Formats: sequence, C-alpha cells, structure tokens
Amino acid sequence: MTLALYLHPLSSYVQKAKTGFYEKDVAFETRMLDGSDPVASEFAARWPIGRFPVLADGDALIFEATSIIDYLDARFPETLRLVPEDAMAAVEVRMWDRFFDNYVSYPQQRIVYRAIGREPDDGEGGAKWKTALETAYGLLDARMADRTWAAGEFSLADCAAAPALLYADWTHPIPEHFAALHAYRQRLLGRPSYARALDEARPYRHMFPLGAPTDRD
Ligand SMILES: N[C@@H](CCC(=O)N[C@@H](CS)C(=O)NCC(=O)O)C(=O)O
Repeated sequence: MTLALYLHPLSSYVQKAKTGFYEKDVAFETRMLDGSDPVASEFAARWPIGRFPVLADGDALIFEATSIIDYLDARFPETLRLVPEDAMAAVEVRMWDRFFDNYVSYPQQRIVYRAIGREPDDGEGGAKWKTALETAYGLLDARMADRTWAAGEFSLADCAAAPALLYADWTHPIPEHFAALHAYRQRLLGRPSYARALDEARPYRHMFPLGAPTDRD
C-alpha cells in the first residue's frame, strides 16, 4: 500500500514529518498542496481542517506531524525508532517534542501571521511572542550545553526541533551568545534527513514572508 503525504515543502511541520520518513528510509508519494486541483479539492474533502502535513495510508488518515512519526514507528517497527520503546525515555522525547511545537514554533508562527495580517496586529511588533522565543532560547541553550540531541538519541524531538529552530532564527534571531543552541541548530541542519527536507524547500524560500537569508542555512 502506497503512503501519500499531503504537503508543501516550505512548511515547518511538513519538514518535521519528512525528517521522520528520511530517518527511517520509508518511501512516500507526494501530494503537493500548491493550491491547484485536483490535489487541493481532494485534500479539502479528506481533511477539512486544512492543516498539513497529513498522511494517507489507504483509507487511514493520519494528521499532526507528531502522530505521523508515531505512526511510522508503529507501522514500520523494523526501522530506526524515533520514540524510544522504553516508557520513561519516551516521556522525555514526547515532552521535548511538545516544547519545540508549543514554545518555539507556536510563537514563531504568531510573529509571521501577524506580519502578513493573518492575525491581528498587537501594536507592539509581536513583542510578547519575541519574549516567549527568547525565554525558550535561554532554556534550550542551557539544556544543550552538554547534549548532542534534545532527549537521548536522535528522536521525534529533534525532528520537531530542526524546522522550529530554522524558522525561529529567521524570524527572531537567536542571540549570538547562545553558543550551545547555535551549535545544536547547526547539527540539526547538517543531519542528512533534515538537510534533505531543507533542500527540497529551497526552491520555495522566496515565499517565506519575512525574507529568508540568502547567505546561510
Ligand atoms: N499541529 C499541526 C500544525 C500544522 C500546521 O500548522 N501546518 C501549517 C503549515 S506549517 C498549515 O497547515 N498551514 C496552512 C493553514 O493554516 O491554512 C502539526 O503538528 O502538524
């Protein structure tokens, strides 16, 4: 049975899910969501919530990037696990996965959505969300001082971290003195699975609303 992933390559959550596929070397077909039919209509009919990535495995629909990676662990148990089998280690991984989605990607998306008028202007240049990102940066810098990956071996948490930190730094730069966090971000960008997802997004970088850097990443 063919796996089909509804996606746009620039999407951070798509990159997160793709990192899981590439870590596991599991093949999938692309259903490109660029507004054109028939994929746009097919997607709207199957998943009216409209957010992606969404994985179709026959009639089964798996939504949320985290759940897609969980699903791959369950569906392909012979491949590299991204959530450890050990229950306590799994708690740690899931906790940090939530951290990157909720405390890095969420404020980062608020800043972008405000800038493009999709959410109301707070009149403060997104100050509240920038402060939230700075708090997350400080915490992560301290955590990553003596670690290679976010929670043990490379895991679901790192799949979440890679695009979250890519776009967070483009949106509200990570201060230079957070050396451990910068080093972690560079490790993530160099991880072959994420580097592949990042490369696939390169042709669309000009669409990043705040302007993507042209000399790095
Ligand atoms: N909680 C979802 C978030 C997915 C999400 O926000 N996707 C964005 C792209 S990064 C999207 O679908 N945007 C289209 C829209 O909001 O209409 C997940 O973890 O997969």
